[in-house]
Amino acid sequence: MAQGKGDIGLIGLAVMGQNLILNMADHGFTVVAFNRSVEKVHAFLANEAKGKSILGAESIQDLVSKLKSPRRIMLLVKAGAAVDSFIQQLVPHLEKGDIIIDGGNSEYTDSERRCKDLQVKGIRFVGAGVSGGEDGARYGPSLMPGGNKEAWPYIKDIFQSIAAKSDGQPCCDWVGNEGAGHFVKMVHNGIEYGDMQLIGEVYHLMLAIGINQEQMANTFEEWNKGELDSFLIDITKDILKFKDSDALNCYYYISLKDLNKI
Ligand code: NBP
Repeated sequence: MAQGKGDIGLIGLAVMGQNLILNMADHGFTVVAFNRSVEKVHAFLANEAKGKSILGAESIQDLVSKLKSPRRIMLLVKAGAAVDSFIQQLVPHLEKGDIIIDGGNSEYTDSERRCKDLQVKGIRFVGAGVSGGEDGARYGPSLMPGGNKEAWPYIKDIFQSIAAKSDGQPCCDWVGNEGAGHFVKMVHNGIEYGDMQLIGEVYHLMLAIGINQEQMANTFEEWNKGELDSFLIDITKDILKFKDSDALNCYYYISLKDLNKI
């Protein structure tokens, strides 16, 4: 179905990459998909991506050749060495003004370094925090792009189209230079982990003074109607309402699962 050149390339066909590609395609963009293990490209094209504006690439060179200029290439791979490896493989095939976006959970200091190194080569680097896990990637993540600001006019439309909306406004704007996007994502996660710690301590205190699971769930439900209204308070209520013979393990299991979505 996809014809012509791609608007953006995306490398990394795990949970985040696949869902972000489907989200971009739903918003009218043509995406070129690539993955280190190329069989995942074939499987994605034959299944989830079938009939959508999604092209596959067999190699880095193939990916680059299928993109409009300036080329926009987003990485959603394991943070660390995999990001440096793909940047190294991409650079010889890119031209001045092309854009590399790292959407993984990279250390902001790595993004600072990558932004500086690529600027010397004329490549625009963006380190973008992506939040919301699998569902967010598919239906609207919060996006925190930062890095080389010259890239922003070329990615703004895609990013703000696919982002979650709050009161009609996209949950995405340019956050600053170099590693700013990943710094903001780190602070964002820090706040969320602080929230989880507070919820854990409240649970512990309630348990210690003899409040039962149902009473706890009702309290969290009440809190969720006021100032504390949030995803974490809401799922805590759901977890506490869940009937299980081993409720403590159940709470722990679901918390870890949800932590991975942040
Ligand atoms: P993963 O973090 O599990 O990474 C899987 C991808 O990385 C695959 O494409 C894999 O290729 C590739 N990869 C690995 Br692993 N090692 C590689 C290497 N040495 N060289 C090249 N490619 C390599 O995927 P994810 O859970 O979709 O997350 C992607 C990024 O988004 C991560 O940085 C993650 O921290 C971040 N994030 C995740 C979530 C979430 O809810 N999962 C939320 C927000 C942010 P292969 O298929 O060939 O093995």
